[in-house]
Amino acid sequence: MRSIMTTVALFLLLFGSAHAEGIRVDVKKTATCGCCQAWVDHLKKSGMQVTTENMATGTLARFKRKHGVKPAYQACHTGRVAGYTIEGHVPAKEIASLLKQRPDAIGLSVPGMPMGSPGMEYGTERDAYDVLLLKKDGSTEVFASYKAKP
Ligand SMILES: [Cu+2]
Repeated sequence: MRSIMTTVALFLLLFGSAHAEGIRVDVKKTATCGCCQAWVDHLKKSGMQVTTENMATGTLARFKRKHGVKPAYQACHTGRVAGYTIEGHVPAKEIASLLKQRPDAIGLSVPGMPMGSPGMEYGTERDAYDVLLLKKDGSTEVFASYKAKP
């Protein structure tokens, strides 16, 4: 019985992450950014295909500006997926739902580097944080909210 349950759980796990298969994310980061790499690993674990390129800080800053990320919404790394910009520690699940919804927008951002966001793990603790939808008119909307965990 137990092995059947395990098989079912495994199947659900594989099937559940199937939507992330085929999603290709191109990530720009600096060479020494450990949390950027941890976020890349989080995306890969969800089934996404990730390419990375290391840039000098100034080049990365220009890349962010070029792809619509204002200073207030910047974090460490910047990803590009299907024409959208993904700034900072955005959960893979939110990238998948962005691609499902396909809003007319610049992309998603988790400004700063909230503790407990993917790639910023610190035990099981988590600060409350929002995933913002960056809109083309310069405004933002809350795309998803994550509650604090003690
Ligand atoms: Cu970071």
